[in-house]
Amino acid sequence: MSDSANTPATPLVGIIMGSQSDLKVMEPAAEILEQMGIPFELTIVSAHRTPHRMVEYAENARKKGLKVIIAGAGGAAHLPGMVASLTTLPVIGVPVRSSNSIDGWDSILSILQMPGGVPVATVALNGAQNAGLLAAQILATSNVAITDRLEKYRTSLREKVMRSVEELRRGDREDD
Ligand code: RP5
Repeated sequence: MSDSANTPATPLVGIIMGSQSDLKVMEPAAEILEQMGIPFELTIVSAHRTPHRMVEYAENARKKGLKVIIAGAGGAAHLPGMVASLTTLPVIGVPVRSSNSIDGWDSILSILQMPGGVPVATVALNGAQNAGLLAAQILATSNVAITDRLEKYRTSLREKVMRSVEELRRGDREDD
């Protein structure tokens, strides 16, 4: 076996979050990327507590091979927008309902209301699963294998709903 067979693949997606306390909310993004066979890295980068690390991460992201960044933060959630201002890679923002968030709206609006010229694709509050899927869909525009996995994923969603439809239909019959 050659050495390259043992070399971990270069991450294509960077998942970053403002605090360790965001991890539980952000994990579904990692799970989706795993499911889609997409190599990723996951780390903590705080816009307020480690601003220089944030600048370094964003400025090096493209050079090290990342294609998409998923950034989650809560409260005064500046991480996604600031990272987006430092790179032209697509940035997907995940508003986190954190301990310092009033009701989630602070995180949502901090990430959503970007000025013209510096977009962040904002998903729902705690919507890391969709962030992972959106990253996969971006990569799928130039990758047939990921497209196939996304198609299968959609099929599984459809089948799940249809199973529920069938269960309900049977239940209705039993009540008759
Ligand atoms: C934000 O503050 C983080 O993204 C996190 O959601 C929130 C609370 O952080 P901790 O005080 O739990 O570290 O910057």
